[in-house]
Amino acid sequence: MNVPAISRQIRAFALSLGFELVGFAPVLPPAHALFFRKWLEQGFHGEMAYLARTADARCDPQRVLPGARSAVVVGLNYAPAVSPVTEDNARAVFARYALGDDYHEVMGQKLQCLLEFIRQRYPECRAKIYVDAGPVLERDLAWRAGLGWFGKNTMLINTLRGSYFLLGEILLDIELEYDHPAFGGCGRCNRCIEACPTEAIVAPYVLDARRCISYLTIELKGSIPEELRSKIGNRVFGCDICQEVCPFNQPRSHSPLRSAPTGEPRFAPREVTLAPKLVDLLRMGEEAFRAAFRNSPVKRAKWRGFRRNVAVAIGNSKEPDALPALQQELLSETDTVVREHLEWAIEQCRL
Ligand code: B12
Ligand code: SF4
Ligand code: SF4
Repeated sequence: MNVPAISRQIRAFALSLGFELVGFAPVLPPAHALFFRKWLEQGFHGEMAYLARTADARCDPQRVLPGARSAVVVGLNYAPAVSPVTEDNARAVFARYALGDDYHEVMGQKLQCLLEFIRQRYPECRAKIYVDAGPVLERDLAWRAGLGWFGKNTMLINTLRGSYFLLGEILLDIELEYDHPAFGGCGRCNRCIEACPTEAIVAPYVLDARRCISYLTIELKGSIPEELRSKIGNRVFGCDICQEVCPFNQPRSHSPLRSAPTGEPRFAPREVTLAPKLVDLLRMGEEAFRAAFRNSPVKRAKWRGFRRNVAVAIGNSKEPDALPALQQELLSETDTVVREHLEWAIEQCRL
């Protein structure tokens, strides 16, 4: 087998599937495994117990695919053509990655096609496809494959493209021609640390997930700590603030690819995710929520978690006009967590 030629073919095919970033890395213990272990020790993962449970596998890819030799790592741009951010605090902001269809499915299907292409050349090869959910330190692997370097906001940043891209990978027991780890850095910039409304970036490269709006609105199942609620603003699902302020995400004439809109049609924003009225989201029943967010990342929050988030955002709007809707929803709400957030929002709107 001609490894360099096959590696070139795989890269070309992955690019043709729409992955803007493609790299190959040898499968080795992650270079930053100790950072990850220390992060867990400090409890920064909060209620994401699955990260601690799978820590040994994350730090040793041989446990994930015994005999693994190579990883094909891909990045898919999700930057929308229009910013979802609105200053109108009666309207909601969704994180960019959640405006359209679920990336797990979109990227999973593309990676499946890529694996079939590889199997035409190596019919016997063993492989595992992962997008986000597998026991893999994806940023470490992507760094090694040359896709980007670590920003102080902890995002993997590509100097030419910025950080609005998602990661996925195929682990394989075959050899490929490897890329060099990415090289780059933030220099003296600290914009993300200063801009984070909840002070979740507790030191450069270290994020306390328990304070991060992304964690609070997506991963946390219970009550959002009261002292953090007012800092969430009108973000109802995820947060991009530490990316929005990053110079590497600002389009420049010498770097037109930075934040260039995605070419993936399934990532196109749905009407319901582009600055919808908070009150309309609150009035959405469970069936309507399921229909609106079918195949969307937002379904991860579940209806109750989403209502909790919307209640917080309405409270932050301090809009007395929202009181009738809040009071009406409170009458029929049975979930204690949602009820408590509705009551908090009512208090805020009465102030
Ligand atoms: C848990 C998790 C979260 C948690 C914790 C995030 C975090 N920063 O740790 C929460 C829920 C908060 C979260 C939020 C988001 N997430 Co998330 N998340 C994950 C997940 C599942 C695991 C990450 C993890 O292991 N964290 C623990 C830390 C310690 O590890 P790490 O993030 O890999 O960081 C590495 C480096 O920072 C490095 N390191 C640590 N210290 C130091 C110090 C120095 C000096 C250096 C050089 C390096 C270094 O070592 C670490 C180990 O590899 C990954 C998918 C995966 N399987 O890896 C997605 C992933 C990281 N998330 C992703 C995304 C898109 C997001 C959000 C943008 C979503 C949103 N808009 O709301 C935000 C961004 C918040 C942020 N600033 O990170 C993408 C990131 C893509 C990219 N370009 O970086 C991933 C890769 C999912 C994917 N498949 O695309 N996420
Ligand atoms: S995603 Fe938002 S809350 Fe989380 S670290 Fe970035 S700016 Fe802070
Ligand atoms: S905002 Fe500045 S410090 Fe933060 S990741 Fe971007 S370049 Fe690095």
